[in-house]
Amino acid sequence: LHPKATNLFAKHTKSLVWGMQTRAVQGMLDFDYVCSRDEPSVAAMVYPFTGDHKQKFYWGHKEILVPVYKNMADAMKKHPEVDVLISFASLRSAFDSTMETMQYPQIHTIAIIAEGIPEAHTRKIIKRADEKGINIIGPATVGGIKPGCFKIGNTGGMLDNILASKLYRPGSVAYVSRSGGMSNELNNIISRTTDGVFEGVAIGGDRYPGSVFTDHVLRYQDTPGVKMIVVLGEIGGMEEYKICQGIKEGRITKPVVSWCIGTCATMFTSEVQFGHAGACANQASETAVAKNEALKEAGAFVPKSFDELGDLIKSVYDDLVGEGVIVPAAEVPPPTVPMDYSWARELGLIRKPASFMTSICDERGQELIYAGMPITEVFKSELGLGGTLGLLWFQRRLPRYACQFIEMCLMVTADHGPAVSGAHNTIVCARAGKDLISCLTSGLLTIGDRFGGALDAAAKQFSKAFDGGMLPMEFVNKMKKEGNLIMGIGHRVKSINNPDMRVQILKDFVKLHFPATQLLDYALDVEKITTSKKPNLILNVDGFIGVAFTDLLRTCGGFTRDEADEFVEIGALNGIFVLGRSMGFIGHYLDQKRLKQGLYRHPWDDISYVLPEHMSM
Ligand code: Q5B
Repeated sequence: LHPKATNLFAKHTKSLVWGMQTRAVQGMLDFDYVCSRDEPSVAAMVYPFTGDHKQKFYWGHKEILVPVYKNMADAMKKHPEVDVLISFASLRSAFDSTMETMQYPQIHTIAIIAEGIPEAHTRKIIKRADEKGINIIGPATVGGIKPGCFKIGNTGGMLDNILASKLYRPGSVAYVSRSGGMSNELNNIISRTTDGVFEGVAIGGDRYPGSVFTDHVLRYQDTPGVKMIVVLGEIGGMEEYKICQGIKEGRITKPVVSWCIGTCATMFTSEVQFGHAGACANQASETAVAKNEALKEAGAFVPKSFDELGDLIKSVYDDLVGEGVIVPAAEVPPPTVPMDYSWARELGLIRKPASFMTSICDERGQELIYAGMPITEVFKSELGLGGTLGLLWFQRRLPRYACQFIEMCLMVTADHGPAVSGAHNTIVCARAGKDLISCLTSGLLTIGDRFGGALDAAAKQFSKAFDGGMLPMEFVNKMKKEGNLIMGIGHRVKSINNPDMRVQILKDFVKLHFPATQLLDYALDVEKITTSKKPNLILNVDGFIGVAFTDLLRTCGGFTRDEADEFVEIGALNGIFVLGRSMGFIGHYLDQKRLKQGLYRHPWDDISYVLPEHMSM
């Protein structure tokens, strides 16, 4: 058997971290920084699931890059200074990766964080570690900490905890516990009752931990900086008796303050399994009560209860100070580590004006929210496409008839054949070999005043005339006089002789369901005048949706008049045509591709070339 190192961590210790645990690595680096280490303690990371690359971390205020290797062999070769491995491998891969690590003689300490490693595997790891002289901390542990020198992974918690427990510089008290959580409590107790922690290790809660209490207590005994030792044992196992033996035999001479947790087990009538796998007394001598008695009898300082542990630590420490064994060092404030932005924000310490504001959708929580309504509720309430549009465009849960009307608008505007400007452009674009989005947008960019984009302008023109008390005839004459077309009036192919059934369908619905249709009625009166002049000057599909939607916004009860006007002002109504017709444009694109149509070239005989006569100079 190889002898094992007794000094596991120093100010220059370099480690490899196995696993993509970026938060833990940042925590280690922040710890290093407040300890005033010259260099980060993490030399590199090993992660077999990506290629070699570099990860960005903070070193104080600066950003640094830490290499990540796919192969452990490469990491070891490139970083011969590394002698500690922190393994965040899962319980499935921890065995293989630990066995592999032990092939490299540069490694003297391995911390294994994973819980649930089969005991048979752990025992093989322990056997190999003993053969090779390697210290194992864990499995099933947070690790350990040596103030001023090194921190294993997440030990000690967040930086504010580390600062509060003064773990950035060494004290005189070393401890060993099983539990990682309780080691945090020990950091706290020891920092408040003494000059602080010299080193602390949580060996882990498994029945067969890679190192045991005595391994560490004996190391502490042989470490000059350690002046007293705290052992926090627990129910289950016989390890604490080895400490008793060490004290009795004079191998352990430094004061040991000890307490075994789990004394309440005696209050139960049956056997109790505590949280850790090894925390169960299989015989009387494994109970916490028996072990506390044995420790006391051996000469350890044992409180009456856990509550008194801190007081007892303090009294032993004070005696050592009184005897001059401990000379508390002067406090030196640690360097400041900038707080992470996200954490500072969570604590409410900082604020920053957002670059973006949004009020319709929130995807950050567990469930997507549309205008305050969780997506499950949207489906449960069967809001459909119309209701969803109501939430996202108008931030309202619209009445059923309004949702139906929106869906009808989308359906009637979905397509109007290949000859209309937008579809034509989509088709030409598709035949030029372009992709779906290019073809769709080429069609959409064609939408404007004359084609499909007259809804908002129609709503505004008719509203202005109607709200201003203008008679339909006055309105038509005024527009004519000013030389303006009435938006929403006129169609290339539809007329009173060839009525637009889309408009008829919408009209029937609106007349049946809308509470009021004042603007629509006004527009229909205008239509009577324009069609008397020319039969194609009908209230077209754009015009109909424009005025009927305005009636809806004004009278459905969900909007103030100002809100209704604002939606028209900002162009919501043209959005209906754009959305509806997108269905048709995509259809035309797919159709052209399916029909394998080649490049379109407009025939010459359909173009009138009207160039100026050749002019000689
Ligand atoms: N006159 C739509 O014009 C069209 C007049 C008017 C007063 C009017 C024209 C127009 C306003 C915009 C509008 C939406 C360009 C149309 C749509 C979707 C579609 C398309 C589809 C689909 C048609 C002839 C005579 C002239 C004009 C007068 C015309 N419009 N007077 N107010 N609005 N409308 N756009 O047939 O005296 O002879 O000089 O701009 O609402 O896009 O299916 O195709 O689903 O895809 O070319 O339904 O009406 O008529 O311009 O030759 O005019 O009527 O002043 O009078 P036309 P023009 P005069 S729906």
